[in-house]
Amino acid sequence: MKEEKTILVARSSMPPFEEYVEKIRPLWDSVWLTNMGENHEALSRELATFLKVPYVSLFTNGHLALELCIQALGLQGEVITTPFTFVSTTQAIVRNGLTPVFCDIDPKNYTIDVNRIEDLITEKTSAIIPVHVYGNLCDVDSIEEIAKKHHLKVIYDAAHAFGVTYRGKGVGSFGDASMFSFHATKVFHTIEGGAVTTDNEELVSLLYRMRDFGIKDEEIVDTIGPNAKMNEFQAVMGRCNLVHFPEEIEKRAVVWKRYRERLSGVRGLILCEPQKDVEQNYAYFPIVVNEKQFGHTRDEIKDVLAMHQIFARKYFYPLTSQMECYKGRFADADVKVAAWTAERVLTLPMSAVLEISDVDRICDLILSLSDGK
Ligand code: T4K
Repeated sequence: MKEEKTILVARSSMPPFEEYVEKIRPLWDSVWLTNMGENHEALSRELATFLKVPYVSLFTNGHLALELCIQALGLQGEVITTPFTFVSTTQAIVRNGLTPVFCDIDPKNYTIDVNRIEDLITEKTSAIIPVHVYGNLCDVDSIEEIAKKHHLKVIYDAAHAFGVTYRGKGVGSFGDASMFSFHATKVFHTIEGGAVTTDNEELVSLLYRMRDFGIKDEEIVDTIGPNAKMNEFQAVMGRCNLVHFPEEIEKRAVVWKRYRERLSGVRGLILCEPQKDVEQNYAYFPIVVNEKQFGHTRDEIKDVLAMHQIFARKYFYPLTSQMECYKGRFADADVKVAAWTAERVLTLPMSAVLEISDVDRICDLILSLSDGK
């Protein structure tokens, strides 16, 4: 039997090897490898321009960026968030000693259901941490209104949303701050890495120290923090990838369009629709399988693809509220839409290097299971 090509859910985009080598070569002379080096500083400036935000603070990964942002903003008590996310979002809240209060999601784009937030606010609530899941924009206007009315902070988990804009504004310009992940699997990466964007200069200065053990100068340590600095090799990877980002998006858009041509209108398959006024980044291609209409379950589709060496993933199942480490710890959440979606979602392979023939092979396999349009 002919061996089939393995296709994974994501695949890191690499800059041309020579471009990376040329940019890391000076490091052998300077021997300045980390601790806010030249490339670190250059990347944060370049990203601020690219993301259309006043300040970008870089971190060794997105998770620590979020954890430290929560700490720096001094959140206390309860934080309203969604359980339909990567476990990092909830872990960052809990590791700061806060209580996550789980809000349901919008069935159209899987971001926080803004109509359910106010019911969850108590006198202990200090913030909302919504997630621009798959790069889908949260209802930032309603969230801003609610936050203002109740004096709450807002930190967006924008791990998936690099490059997204809303009415021309960078996605990182909403709320008090936003966290981005630059992990190898993301549309833009620095191998591992992450950032916080904000317009709050005080927050920037606190984060600067916090990610470096709280060190202010050689003799003064005025805040508590871990080591969460981005090193020069990561920063150079980011500088190289940023140059190629427009091509990355163009290639992803082609893949995304092909998936939609092949899968939209299929009974029982729910796709994310493009959002009004949003320039998207084609980060993920989730499908939600209504098994009663489609005739097969999400797991059956996943298994059939896997038999052909195609490894789709259940991003995000289980809900973070259901994870072993949280069992019995927090109040039972009424998150019916999130629970229904998590049982049925499958994230299909998506990357800039996925060939159209591969997309067709994936779609052919899925459609071969369909009960018809
Ligand atoms: N908030 C949200 C909403 C997030 O999704 C994430 C991360 C975070 C916060 C935290 O940000 P970071 O601290 O990670 O910066 C992956 C990523 O590790 C994780 O960054 C990401 N979300 C999550 C959704 O996906 P895994 O455990 O599923 O990754 P893994 O190792 O199974 O890789 C998936 C596929 O990616 C592989 O099948 C092949 C490809 N891949 C992977 C690696 C590691 C590559 O092509 N190159 C690579 O180097 O978590």
